[in-house]
Amino acid sequence: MSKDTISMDEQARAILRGNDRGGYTVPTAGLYPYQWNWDSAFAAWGFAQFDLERAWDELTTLFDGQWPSGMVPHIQFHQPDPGYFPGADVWGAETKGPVPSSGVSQPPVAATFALAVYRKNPDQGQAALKALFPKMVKWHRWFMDWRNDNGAIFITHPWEAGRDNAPDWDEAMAAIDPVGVGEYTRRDTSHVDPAMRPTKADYDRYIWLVQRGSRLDWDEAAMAQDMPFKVADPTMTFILLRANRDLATIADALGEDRTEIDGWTKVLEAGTARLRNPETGSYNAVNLITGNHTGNVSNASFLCWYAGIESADMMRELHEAFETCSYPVASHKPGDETFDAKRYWRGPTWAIVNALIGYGLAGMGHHAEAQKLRALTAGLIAKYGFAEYFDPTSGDPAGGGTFTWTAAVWLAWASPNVEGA
Ligand code: 9WN
Repeated sequence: MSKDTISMDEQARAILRGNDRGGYTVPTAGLYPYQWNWDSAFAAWGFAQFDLERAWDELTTLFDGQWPSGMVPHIQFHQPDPGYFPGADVWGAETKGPVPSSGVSQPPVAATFALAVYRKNPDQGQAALKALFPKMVKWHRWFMDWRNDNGAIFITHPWEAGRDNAPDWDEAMAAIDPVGVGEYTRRDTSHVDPAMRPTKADYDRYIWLVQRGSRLDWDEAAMAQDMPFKVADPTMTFILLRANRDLATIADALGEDRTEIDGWTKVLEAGTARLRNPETGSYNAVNLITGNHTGNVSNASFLCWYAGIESADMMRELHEAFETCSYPVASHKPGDETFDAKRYWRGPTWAIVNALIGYGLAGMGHHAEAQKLRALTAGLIAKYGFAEYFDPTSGDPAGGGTFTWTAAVWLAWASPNVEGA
């Protein structure tokens, strides 16, 4: 164990402690001053490496914000903060759930990390897991009821996928005319170089979609009547499939019935085939309004193994990524005309997605590839710090710094001190 390694672990723990706001963790101070859904689940995974009680608190707080419909919002606005736009007032969902929140969800990694946290100490985690179980079931049922198109899980807003400006949404976004969106002031570009963030054209459409949801009082049935944006997403489909498998394992551990959950798993296993591009064999997003495969290979395309789906075509893509990219896996395939090495989800490498890909590869027995990706990601973080994301060609850190989920995946997966990752 080298001294440097110890100090990286210490830095990561200090980042989690520093971003702790009492029961929930912000992704990074300033740029993201609230509780984000999948960030919080990653934070729990990180905390579980040194403070199990704090890990359970994180997950409990996340589900305390669940709406009566079962939806767990992507942002919970615990404390007003003028440094972020759009805030609770723009979402107009203040009374929909127990905590002022956004009106869309995010990739459901929580059940998978709840299981990982539980496995650290089942006796200690039993009560917390038992309390969370019905809430997680209700959330997954909400996805199956409102985001399911024959087993392909779709998003209704780019923020729902957590890959905000990925080229996967370009066709669907271009079809939206953000008429009447009005004037607004972005806050993100005062924290981070605008070249690393989505464009104004993107933001106009993000806000237009929020205004529409607010007008319809975030009523899923009303919103489903005429959807302006509906894209089947590998992030959501693969992550929910994996989450259902883990939720069924949790049901077994608690002596609960898993029949309904197993039914969802079957539906999603069939649904993943719809994301497979018949020409290339890769997994792509599909615009459900036009029926078009986007043709894009994103980092979410590589989540097939995480979902328990084998793919020789994606393995070929992974080997190509190892050969052609200094710091894989790029969020959008380098060389593609829409690739942009620094702009958020249009090229940069995200340590959290690498962790999910690596976790999936190892689980499916692809140990050499899993270790390679883990070592590359560890080298990236060790050299360039706990950044939000990284330029996949140079490794340069981008976006926010002292980032919760990058620190969490260091502690739980990338650090050389993690055993059996
Ligand atoms: C909008 C917090 C979140 C992540 C998302 C990431 C980014 C928000 C934003 O930050 O999105 O939800 O304002 O840019 O894209 O995945 O959860 O880290």
